[in-house]
This record gives sequence, structure tokens and C-alpha cells, in this order.
Amino acid sequence: MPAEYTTFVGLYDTFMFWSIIVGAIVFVWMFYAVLRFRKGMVDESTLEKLEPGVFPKERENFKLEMAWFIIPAILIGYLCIVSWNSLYEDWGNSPSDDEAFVVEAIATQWNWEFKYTEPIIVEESSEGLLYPVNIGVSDGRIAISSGSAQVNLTVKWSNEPASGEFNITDGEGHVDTIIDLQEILEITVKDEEGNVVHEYTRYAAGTGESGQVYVPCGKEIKLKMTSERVGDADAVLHAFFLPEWAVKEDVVPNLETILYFTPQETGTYDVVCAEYCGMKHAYMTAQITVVSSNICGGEA
Ligand SMILES: [Cu+2]
Repeated sequence: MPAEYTTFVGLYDTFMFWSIIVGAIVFVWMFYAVLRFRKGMVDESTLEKLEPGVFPKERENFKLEMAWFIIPAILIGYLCIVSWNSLYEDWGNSPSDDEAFVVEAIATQWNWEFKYTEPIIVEESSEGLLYPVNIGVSDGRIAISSGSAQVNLTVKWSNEPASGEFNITDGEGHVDTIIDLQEILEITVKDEEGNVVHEYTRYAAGTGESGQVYVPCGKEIKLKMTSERVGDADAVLHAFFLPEWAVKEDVVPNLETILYFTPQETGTYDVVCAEYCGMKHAYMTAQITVVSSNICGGEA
């Protein structure tokens, strides 16, 4: 079931409502007719003798005929318009690369690989932490502050091939070192007991992981998708399907297709392949994690 805020929820409700109304009319009428006019319920001598191929003109009812033409036509027209609106909203207005957070998605047999075209920072504090952990990174320094001089923290960082460790004792600390911002930077902050209290990962443009992608909340996400050959495995048709946002788009060999959506809640959601692509099609899954940003609709 799509997330509450997507246009598809309203569309689903509208179609479900009218399907039930039409279905109820048809089935009630059908059961009435089946039971009321079954053999033995009608005195056959009173029935008109209809001849095959001859329409009983005297029984014609022009108004009734127009009604069963016009009423369904209005309903179908209305449903077309509501469907068109949601299609346009979700597929009609492709955001430009500047407006959106762009991720390259590469489908292979049988894997999803994602590459960022701009850096993304994924941060998580352990639950119930009484002090905030703020991390600032530039190409020459990692600075951390806890806002509380009472806590002693150990900070471990790694930024291939370099790594290091330093402590915070009076609410803040930093290390001056060359950080390669083109590589993944991972920082783990531990308290005195050795528990991890905060984790920070910065994925640079060009880096990524297979089977996992992070996107910022509240921003339009644009996926540029291609299907690629790996070893002997051909580039074949796949389809990126994200049930949570009710969006799905084919991934086609030798063609770049795009898909876009705006997540408004943080969380981790499943991605599946929705186009049969060979033996391990069913296992071709991935996860998309929406990380909070300051323009997130829900929790920021
Ligand atoms: Cu597939």
C-alpha cells in the first residue's frame, strides 16, 4: 500500500469507491433477476413469444437506453481525469538534475547498484542520547562537539586509506588531517563504556553500494537507470519498483530511463524488480533508506 501522502492513495480510494458502487448495483440486480425469473416463478403462458432476430419495437425505451449510456460515460470520463492528474503529477514533470537529488541506478543480472552524483551524509544517534553529537567535516579537519563537557567520547574515523582516532573530553574536539572527500568517510563515536552513540557516513559523488541507497527526505529524488551487462550475464529488461511510493519504471538495455518521487518520511523501504529478468529475478531486491534532512515533512 503506498504511503499516505502519495497521489496514488487518493486514486486507489476513488477507484475502490466507484468499483464497489458499480459492483453492488450489478450484483444486486443480477441476483434479483436470477431468483425472480427462474423456472417455475413465472407463468410461461403469460410470456410474450419473442422471435429470434426480431426486436420488440413497442418495448423500446429511449430514455433508459440513454441513461445507461450517459451515466457510465460520465463515470469513466471522471475516472480518466483523476487518473490523468496523478499520472501527470508523478510522471509528467521530470525535475531537472539541478533541482533533484540524482542517483544512478544500475541494474544487472541480478543486482541493483547505486551511485551518488552528489555527496550524501547518513547520520544516526543511538536512541535516548542526552547530548547532541554534531560533526563537521572539511577536507582538512574533522570536528565534533557534544554540547556537554561532562561526557568523554572516543571518535574513530576512516577514509580509505587513512584512518585514526581521537578523544573529546571538554565538549568538543577535532583532528586536523587531510580528508579525501572523493572517498567514503566513516566516523563512529563511542562513549566511555565503549557503546556506539553516533555513526556518521559520508558517501561521495561516484561512490555507492549495491543493494542499498540513501536519499534525503523532503527532496525530489531522481533515479537515472540503466541496465548493464556483467560478465556473461546479458543486459536485460528489469523494472525498478518501489511499492511505498507506488512508482515503477522499466530499466532497459541501451536506454536511460528515469524515475522520480519525493519521500516525506524517514525510514527504510524495499525495492524489487518488477520485470521478469531470469533465474534470480525474485531475489533482485534492494533497500532504500530515507535519511532526515531539514526539509523533511515528518520528523526532521
Ligand atoms: Cu530484474
